[in-house]
Amino acid sequence: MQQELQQLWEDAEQELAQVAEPKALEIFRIKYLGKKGAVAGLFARMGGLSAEERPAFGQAVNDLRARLEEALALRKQAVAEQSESALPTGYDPSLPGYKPWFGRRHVLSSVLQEIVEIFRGMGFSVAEGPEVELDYFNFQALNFPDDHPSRDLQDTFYIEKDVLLRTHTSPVQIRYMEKHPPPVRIVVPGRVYRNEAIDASHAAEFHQVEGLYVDEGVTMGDLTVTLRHFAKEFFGSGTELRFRPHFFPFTEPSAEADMTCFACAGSGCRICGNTGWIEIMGAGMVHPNVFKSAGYDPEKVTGFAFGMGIERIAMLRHGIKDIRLFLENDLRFLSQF
Ligand code: 2U9
Repeated sequence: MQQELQQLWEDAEQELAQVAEPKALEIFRIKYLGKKGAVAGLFARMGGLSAEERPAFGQAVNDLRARLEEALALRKQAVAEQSESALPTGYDPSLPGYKPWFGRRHVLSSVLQEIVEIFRGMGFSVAEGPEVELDYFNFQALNFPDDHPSRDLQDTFYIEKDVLLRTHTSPVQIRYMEKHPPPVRIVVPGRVYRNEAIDASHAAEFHQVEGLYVDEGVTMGDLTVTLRHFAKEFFGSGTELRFRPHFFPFTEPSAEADMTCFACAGSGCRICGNTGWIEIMGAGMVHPNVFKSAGYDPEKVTGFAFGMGIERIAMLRHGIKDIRLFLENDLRFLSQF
């Protein structure tokens, strides 16, 4: 008899260890402790025992019931704790997940890349150089006279007497020509610095792409055909260019290039100030003095150069009204491009 009770306890204990949810706990309770359960069945057998056997048997079944009740209570607690930690309150597994956030190229980088790709298609390669420059490469070698107004503290950031933040990317072309014999066909993108009063169209740091093409027999005709091809590729095939005479120390002759207004196609509107034309870049034939500084013979080679501000081009392309937006890194602005 004792053995039977022991066996029942062991079976129950094993079964209870497998129970992991409230429903199964209730099934266990009914099976062992319910009105028609195993314990009730044992009590029912008391009537068939002798008067001497009865007290000991009754005591044993009572003990068994107490142990089962205690084990069941402990298991109930464990199951409750487990389900609480697995399902934190307020967790809804059916909600959609967070969308991963993707970065993107800065609008200036993509405009710059597009410009460079068009010139690459015409056989130009990319050259770069330092932003901290010597006065020699930034001014002297480019035929700026010693008293040129660009050299003023008001216009140039100086680090020391002859060391400055480059005001254009042109020093890179001098450095390049010093190292490479002609022919040269390069575009030079980069950041430049000018000591400007800042407003919606002036920043103290901005970006340029300049270009240089040097060989025997390069002409103004090569300049115009190259820049016209660029304008049509970048702004659309209907775009025309006109060249107005201008002055730069490093080119002679020099010109500024205007394109037909993309908003009114030349008839005149607010964007082009009723002229039908929008200024987009400067250009010219490289000055003989500049070739001499770089070690090229101006009797043997000629070349054209051009320069454009990337912010200005990006503002025209995207209708951006304030140059300061490019540096503020406000995602509400940047994520539109
Ligand atoms: C060498 C020789 C000539 C580069 C040139 C321009 C014309 C020009 C401006 C455009 C708008 C600067 O960003 S901006 O303010 N640039 O108009 N730049 S020709 O001429 C060179 C460069 C290097 C050795």
